Amino acid sequence: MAESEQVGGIPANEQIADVIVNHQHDINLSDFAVKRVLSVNPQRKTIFLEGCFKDKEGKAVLLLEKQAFEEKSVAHITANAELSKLFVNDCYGSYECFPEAKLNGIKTTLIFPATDKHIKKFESQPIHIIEETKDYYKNITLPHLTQDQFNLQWVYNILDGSAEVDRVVLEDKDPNTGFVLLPDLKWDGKQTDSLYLLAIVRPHGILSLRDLHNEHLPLLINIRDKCLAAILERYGVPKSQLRVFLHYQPSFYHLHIHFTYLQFEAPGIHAEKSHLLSTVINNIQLKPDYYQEATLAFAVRESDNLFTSYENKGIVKRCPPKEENETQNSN
Ligand code: M7G
Repeated sequence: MAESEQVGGIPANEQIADVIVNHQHDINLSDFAVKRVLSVNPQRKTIFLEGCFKDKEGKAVLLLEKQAFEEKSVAHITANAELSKLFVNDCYGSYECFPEAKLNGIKTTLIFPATDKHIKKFESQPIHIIEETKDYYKNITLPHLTQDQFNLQWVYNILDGSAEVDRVVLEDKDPNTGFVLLPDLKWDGKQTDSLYLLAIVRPHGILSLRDLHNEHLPLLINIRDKCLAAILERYGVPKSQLRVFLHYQPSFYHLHIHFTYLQFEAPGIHAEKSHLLSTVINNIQLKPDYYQEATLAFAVRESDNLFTSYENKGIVKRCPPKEENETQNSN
């Protein structure tokens, strides 16, 4: 079912209103009951949980991420810390440190009510690469998108100024070449070491990279030039230290461009998912319909219905269940 349609018989707009009401007034994390761990990433120091709230209908997804140290507050750690010794060997000591001072909190994202598609997005899963030809796009990916995609209400709220208004860094109201630039949900908007901004285009109906052609060049160039200038002015980060890219496939099919600090290994920057804006512009300048003609590779999780659409056509095969794998390996 398309998430942009209805869930539980409630029109999408009303569901969103309900989410906002819940988020603003009602949410207390101590009422959150963990149902299962969706995934853990020790390197990123994240844990993603599925759960629910006491006395509330609906599933919830809770994303917890330990934050980077802030240089300015590091003195608080040493000032009143209790050290618990793990081991000492010669001049090398290993300890766990329990600082008394209140340090930076845990970055917490809550999706409530969460759909099954949200839960699948954060679940640890085998991933596959699909080489999407223009015919696969037309016959498999596009029909899938019209059936099953995330609700875009949060995008429309930003564009019409009804959400995250105080976070907007730059706005261009031109209906064809305009955009809104603001911090991504994943960024606290403060530490430039993890800078992550999004430029969301004003025109509706450009689903993704696949739709881009020469008529969109003024839009892409306008975003590139104005956003790079705004980021330099606001955060002091020059364009040579920014990674400016689009995702393919994105999670949300309303065109948007990611701006991250180059030295920050943001999620989704790998070769199978990200396309530098400079390359995209250049490809279209060389061949106006490049993205309609090209074979584009993308990564997809087995739990994603898009994977199933490709699997049903015999283009990709699911991994055997773990036990089978282990048996095969031990043979
Ligand atoms: P994407 O390329 O569609 O997919 O990026 P990805 O999630 O696989 O990267 C969408 C981007 O929008 C992501 O970087 C999200 O963190 C960000 N994002 C998602 N939501 C629901 C919001 C939101 O409500 N506000 C803001 N500011 N960013 C969001």
